[in-house]
Amino acid sequence: MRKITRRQFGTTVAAAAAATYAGVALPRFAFGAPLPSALNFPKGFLWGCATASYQIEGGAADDGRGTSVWDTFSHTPGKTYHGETGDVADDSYHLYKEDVRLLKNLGVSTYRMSISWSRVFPTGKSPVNPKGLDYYNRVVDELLANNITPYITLFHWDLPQELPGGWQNRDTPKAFADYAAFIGKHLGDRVHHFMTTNEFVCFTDLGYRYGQFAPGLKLAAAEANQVRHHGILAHGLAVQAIRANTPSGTQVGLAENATVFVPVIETPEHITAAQKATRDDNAPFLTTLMEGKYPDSYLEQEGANAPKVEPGDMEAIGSKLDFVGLNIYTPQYVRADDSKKGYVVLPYPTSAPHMASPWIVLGPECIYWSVRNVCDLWKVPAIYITENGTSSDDVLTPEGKVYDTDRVMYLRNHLTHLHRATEEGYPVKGYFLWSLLDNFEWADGYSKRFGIHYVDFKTQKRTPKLSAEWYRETIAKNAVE
Ligand code: PNW
Repeated sequence: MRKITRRQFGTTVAAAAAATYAGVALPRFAFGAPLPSALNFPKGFLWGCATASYQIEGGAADDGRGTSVWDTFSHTPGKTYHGETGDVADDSYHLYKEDVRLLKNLGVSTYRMSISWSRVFPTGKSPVNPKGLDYYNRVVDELLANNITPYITLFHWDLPQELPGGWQNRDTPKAFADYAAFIGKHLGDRVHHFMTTNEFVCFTDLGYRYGQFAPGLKLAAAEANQVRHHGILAHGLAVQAIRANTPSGTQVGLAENATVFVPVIETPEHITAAQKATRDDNAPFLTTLMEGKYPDSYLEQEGANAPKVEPGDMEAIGSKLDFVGLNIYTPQYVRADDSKKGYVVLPYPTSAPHMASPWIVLGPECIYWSVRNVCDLWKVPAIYITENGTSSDDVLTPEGKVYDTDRVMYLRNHLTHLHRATEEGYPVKGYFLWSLLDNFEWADGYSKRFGIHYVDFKTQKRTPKLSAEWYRETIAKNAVE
């Protein structure tokens, strides 16, 4: 049994007990709760910010960068909000030193960034574009010169357009492994943490089944399942490629938005229900990676549409990981029942509070349950929260301030519940806030701002929001207050 040493709500056991309901910690500022002491995070806990290449870099035509599927998609009428594109975005391609300064001012120890595959390999394969690699060398060196540890995502959706058939083609995972090997060889002397892919469901299902993201296809189930398979195969081959091309000790993982199931009541039956739902719902992705095989229930459910698997695929896909990264935004509630599955996923109440993006429904306990479900199911050695944050209808005042109190509320609540996971001994090593800057929010274009720095997209001026100030305090104290 895990030793529970929770002491969130004051110094006495009695006080702690008073601030829980059905074993669930209440928000620490709940009405009537005892005056809280600071929630201290473990010594050495890593604080960071996260971004992604296509969302911040711009410089789309600079120095030989090749086209990605997101260039094509965003330039196709009707695909993004007001037809907005990442052509310029935050112009971080030119302003990266300023962005590292922002990180430095926050006091973060880590930064999660992604590499644009088509900047380094314009067609997705050899020949390399040396100027593309140069850019990432410069960014990495600038981070290290400022004592900030880079965590690199190899693929955050900007697939080179020239790769024939994209993720439908079995050659694409192989091309990805070659690209991963190259990055490992050239950055692995200075970068020791890699994430292969970001959020399978977004670049497979949303791109190839539902058409909401690049490349905007609506394939039938069998083809779409094959795309999913190629996605996880790419991950597995890249894990092997990075390990083979970097010094030993290099840490490899991924960033995944596994659906987070929260038990409606914190009792053993509902907790088990949440675990079962986590395993089933993430069957085509995280579950298969963790178990090295597709769950029987998934294969049965997909029947003739199940993916075609070749010899060696599952060994690669099941490669042991050094850490699992979780991107956490919103919960799904679940309860135990008498059905064959043993649970039912509950519909979200129509009056549920949500943030500026309607899909971000507020339920901060999800961050605790994401860690607990994944660790209890698969005993992973280390967890990072690779994304957590929210959009907000930010307004820049004439005095140049942004009072994003709703973002601060969202972050404080999530970190309060993440703290519970650390107190209970789950191996949470670090937290990356999404995002450093307002940026290109995919199909929502620039209409949704996720940054803790406000960006004026006409002038590229960055302004710290209240949340940046709050995050700086949190990092300095290694505690949520
Ligand atoms: C993540 N949904 O994407 C991505 O990793 C980021 O690039 C993105 O900017 C961030 O979250 C905020 O959206 C998601 O609709 C996009 O459920 C959409 C969804 C989930 C995650």
